[in-house]
Amino acid sequence: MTATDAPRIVVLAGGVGGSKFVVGVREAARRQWPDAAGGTRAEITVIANTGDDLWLSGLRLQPDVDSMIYALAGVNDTERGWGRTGESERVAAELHAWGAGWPWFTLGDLDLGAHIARTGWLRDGASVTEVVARLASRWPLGVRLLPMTDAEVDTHVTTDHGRMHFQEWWTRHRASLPAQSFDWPGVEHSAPAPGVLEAIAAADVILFAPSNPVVSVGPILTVPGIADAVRAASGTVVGVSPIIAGAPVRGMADACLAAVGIPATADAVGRHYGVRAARSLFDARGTTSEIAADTPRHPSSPRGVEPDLRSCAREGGVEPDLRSCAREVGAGGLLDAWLIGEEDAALAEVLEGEGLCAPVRPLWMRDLDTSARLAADALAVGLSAGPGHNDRVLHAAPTGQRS
Ligand code: FO1
Repeated sequence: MTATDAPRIVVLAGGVGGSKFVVGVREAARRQWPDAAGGTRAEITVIANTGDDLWLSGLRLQPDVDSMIYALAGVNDTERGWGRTGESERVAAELHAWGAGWPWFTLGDLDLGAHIARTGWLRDGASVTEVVARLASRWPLGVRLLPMTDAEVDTHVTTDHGRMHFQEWWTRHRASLPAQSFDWPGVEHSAPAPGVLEAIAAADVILFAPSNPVVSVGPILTVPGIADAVRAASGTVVGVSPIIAGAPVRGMADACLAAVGIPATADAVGRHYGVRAARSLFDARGTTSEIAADTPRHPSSPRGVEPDLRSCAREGGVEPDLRSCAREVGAGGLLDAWLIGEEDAALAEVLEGEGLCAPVRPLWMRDLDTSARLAADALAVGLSAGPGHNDRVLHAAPTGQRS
C-alpha cells in the first residue's frame, strides 16, 4: 500500500476493451480512494501492449497506446472504437490520392498529430517510454502509462496467404484469413520498458484487462521478464475474462484464439493464463521468499505467511474469499483469480475444481458506471487476498452497489 493507504494497481491492457477497463479502474479508484483534487490516492500504472505498433507512410503508429491516452483523456471516438472524436480525414484522402500508405487503414487528421509528434521525438533519439510519457502528459490522465518495452516488436501473423503485419490481417482482412501463428520478431532480445518490472513488484494488485489474450495481453507477457515478474509478484493477480458466453466481448479474439488452439470460452482462456502455483512474498523484513504451492496457509496469517488456498468458497452473492482459494494445479501459471461473466456461472465450479478461483461478476462494460463496477469488483477480489492488506482495504470494497 502507498503511504496514503491506497493501493498500487498495475493493469496489463491493450485494445479498445483494455482502454475501457482502464478508464473503469481509474473511476473505481477515484470513488474508493479519492484525493482532494478529484483524483485518487491509488497509484495506477498501465502497461500497454505495443505489439499493434507499425510504421506507415514514414510514421510510427501505436494504436493501443493512443487508444489508452484518448480514452483516458475523453477524446476518443466511442462509435468507431479507435481514433479521436470529431476527426476529419483530409490528409488521408491526399495520401490515398498519392497512393501512399494502406487504402484500408485510415489516418485521421487529429490522430496524425500524435503520429507526427511521436515520430519526430523518436527520430530525435527519445525512447518509446519517453515518447509515451510526453504524449500522455498532454492531458491529466490520472494513471502512469508505460509501454511494455522500448523495442520494436510488432505482431506478425502467418496465414495460408503468407505472413503479414497484424494490422493488415486485422484491419484489411478483418481476421478472416485463418491464422496459423503469431510472432513478435526480436521479442526474445527485448527487455521490459523502464519501470515495468518495478511497478509489478510493488503492486498490491495486478489486473489483466479483458483484452485479447493472444494479441493484446499476450505480447506483454512475451517480453522476457514480464511473465516471471507477474509470477513472482507479492500482489494478487486478477484477470477479467474477455469472453462471455463463448463469444468475445468485442473484437475478433476468437480468430486469434483459434490460431493458437484455445477454444473461445471463458474457462479455456482462464486455463491459458493458468493458476499461479507458487508466489514470492515480501516478508516483513522486505526479503523475498518463494512459497511452494502446497504450503498450508491460513487467512489470519501474518504478512509473509501464505493463507490456506485449498477451497474457494462462494456463498450466494458474497465475495469469494481468495484467502481460501485452492491453487493446486497449473504450475507456472499467472492468475490468482479469474473473473467470469454471469452467463458463464456454470464454469466457475469446474475452474475452482481445477484450482482457479473464478468469481462470477457482471462483465459487460456498457458505460463508465458498469466499467467502474467491473474494475471495483476485480480490485475487491484482488485486495481481499494477499499479504499486507489491512482491514480497511479488505472491508472498503465497493462491490454490491449494483443498479
Ligand atoms: N481500425 C480499423 O478498423 N480501420 C482503420 O482504418 C484503422 C485505423 C487506425 C489508425 C490509427 C490507429 O491508432 C488505429 C487504427 N485502427 C483502425 C484500429 C486498430 O487497427 C485496431 O483496432 C487495434 O490495433 C486493435 O486493438
